[in-house]
Amino acid sequence: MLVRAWNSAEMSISRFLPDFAPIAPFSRLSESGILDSGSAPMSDAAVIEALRYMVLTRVFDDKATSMQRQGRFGTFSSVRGQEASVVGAASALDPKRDWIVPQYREFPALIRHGYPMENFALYFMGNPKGGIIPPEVNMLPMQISLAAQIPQATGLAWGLKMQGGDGVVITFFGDGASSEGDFHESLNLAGIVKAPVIFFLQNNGWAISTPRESQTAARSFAERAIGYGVEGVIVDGNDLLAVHEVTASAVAKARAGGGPTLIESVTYRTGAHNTADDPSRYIDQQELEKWQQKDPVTRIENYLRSKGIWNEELAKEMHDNCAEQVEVAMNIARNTPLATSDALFDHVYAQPPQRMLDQQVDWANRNGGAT
Ligand SMILES: Cc1ncc(C[n+]2csc(CCOP(=O)(O)OP(=O)(O)O)c2C)c(N)n1
Repeated sequence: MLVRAWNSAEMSISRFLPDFAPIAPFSRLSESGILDSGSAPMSDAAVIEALRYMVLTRVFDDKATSMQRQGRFGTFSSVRGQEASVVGAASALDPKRDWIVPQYREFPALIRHGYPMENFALYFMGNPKGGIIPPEVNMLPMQISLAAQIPQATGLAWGLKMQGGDGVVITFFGDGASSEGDFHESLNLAGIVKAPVIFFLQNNGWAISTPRESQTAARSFAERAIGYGVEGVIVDGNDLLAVHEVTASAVAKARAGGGPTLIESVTYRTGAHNTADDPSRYIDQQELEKWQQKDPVTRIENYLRSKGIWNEELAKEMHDNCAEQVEVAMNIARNTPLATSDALFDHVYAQPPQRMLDQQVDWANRNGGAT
């Protein structure tokens, strides 16, 4: 069975044996990219498309990091090491009817869903125009306040269900965010109302410098779902095919009225938490190297190579194409005028009250008419 159902026997074992054995995450590809004996859950074309988003992410991350070092980009969190986790989950969604309720480390999922890349860049350049989500794009704004997006995802999913549609909501968050009360309250409510929501927990080993072991004494994050009557799944987050498969299964279940799933995607943040962080001060080099050898991009490339449909020429072509796309988006963002202080008043109300309009005039007068 793809999505693992935790049964009552396991629950009772967990009550009496706190030192029970670790659970191997669900996976389809070996670390060298060889598929197990089952049939592939994605077509070759879908895998190549997903790989393109993974490469795009890597190119964007490198560009944004170097621009941040030059003072042309704000503090920003890269996806490095987690590309298969984010893209695998996103590839199971239908942008026309499904919603993403993001944290801040899901660049490729948002781009695939239709959020313009230049808006993403503008957001991290501190330009409020970046926060504008085109009306046809089914996503909520990025959330920096940890776990605050999780109850919103539950509410949105419950609302979609009440409206009688078949849309599904996925919300992303980290192992650190799962220690917030919002996570627990959301799972509880989603379980009760059978909201069509997928809680996609990226266990990347770290919450800035706090290791996963300091986050919970539980064997896994996924089995916390049991207490809320929700299904929990553990998947190898560096295996694109496996992440896609469990997420697609959770999406199908939610669409059919089966309610929420908590997916723990076990991966590793091989970059810094963000551009203000120096992980060399707390990450063990050997552990990092171990995870670098499980690189998700290399792994899926090796899979395609084993099928005879990938080579260096195609890889270069894809990289160059992505670099061009990133360059275009960054140029649009760079050439977008900076916001003036008057922007403080924009997008606060659909119909601004007189009190705020008065304040706006007062503000302009104090600034000699200039904003
Ligand atoms: C409510 C809240 N507390 C603290 C922070 C500061 N903070 C920002 S990111 C972060 C760690 C998050 O780790 P995790 O949830 O595992 O996600 P990751 O960044 O690893 O993807 C912390 C503590 C915050 N943004 N919001």
